[in-house]
Amino acid sequence: MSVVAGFAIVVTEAVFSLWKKVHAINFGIYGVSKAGKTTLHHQLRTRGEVPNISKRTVGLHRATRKLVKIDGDAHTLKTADVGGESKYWNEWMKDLRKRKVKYVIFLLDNRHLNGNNMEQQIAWKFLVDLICKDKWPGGKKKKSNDYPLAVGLWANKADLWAKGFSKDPRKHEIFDPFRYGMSLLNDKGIPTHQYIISAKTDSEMVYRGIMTMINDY
Ligand SMILES: Nc1nc2c(ncn2[C@@H]2O[C@H](COP(=O)(O)OP(=O)(O)OP(=O)(O)O)[C@@H](O)[C@H]2O)c(=O)[nH]1
Ligand SMILES: [Mg+2]
Repeated sequence: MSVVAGFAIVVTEAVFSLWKKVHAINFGIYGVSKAGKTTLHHQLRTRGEVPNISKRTVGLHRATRKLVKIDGDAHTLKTADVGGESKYWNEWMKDLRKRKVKYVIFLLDNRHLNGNNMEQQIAWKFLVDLICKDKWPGGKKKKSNDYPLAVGLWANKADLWAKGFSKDPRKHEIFDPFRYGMSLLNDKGIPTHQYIISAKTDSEMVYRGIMTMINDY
């Protein structure tokens, strides 16, 4: 390789890595109240042990940039914290639509595993319907860039329920009630990414999950 060609490659790589840091990718993080969305936002901002969040998020917050770096790879994301109570689900729609979110993360926890709490399944159905429909509420037809590139189903609070689980996370029973919705998204051409995290205690898992979504989907 000539010196000129080598120099051109180095410059191109430097420009590309700068572009990845400057250009922000829109992520939408949704999920029911107390699933850990605000905790996940803290983790994306601060990287490390995050405080216990005791306040519920009200409405939709302004989207802010977060730099995610792992294994020499760096990307900038934009996310907006939003409340998880059902009165705020319409705000999820506004966020998804306005920012043309490219990657959705539906954050869940283990509350449904004892069998008598359905709120996460209801929220998941709401979100899957919203994403799969050809029209936005109000009737405007969606364009191709109104659909996300991928939807992550991230099971949070692994420190509480996933101890000792070392198999493929996709096979964990925590995802079972959500599989029908995943197949609807897949039929629509939208891949799904099942992943297990602890937003409060494990920053590396969080960062790795974000990179996987960006690089593999
Ligand atoms: N053990 C454990 N607790 C967590 C984890 N992530 C979040 N929590 C706790 O779960 C509770 C709810 O977390 P939030 O981040 O406030 O949940 P949210 O989804 O933002 O809730 P809303 O704002 O009401 O929508 C807090 O007490 C967190 O400390 C985790 O990975 N492990
Ligand atoms: Mg919150």
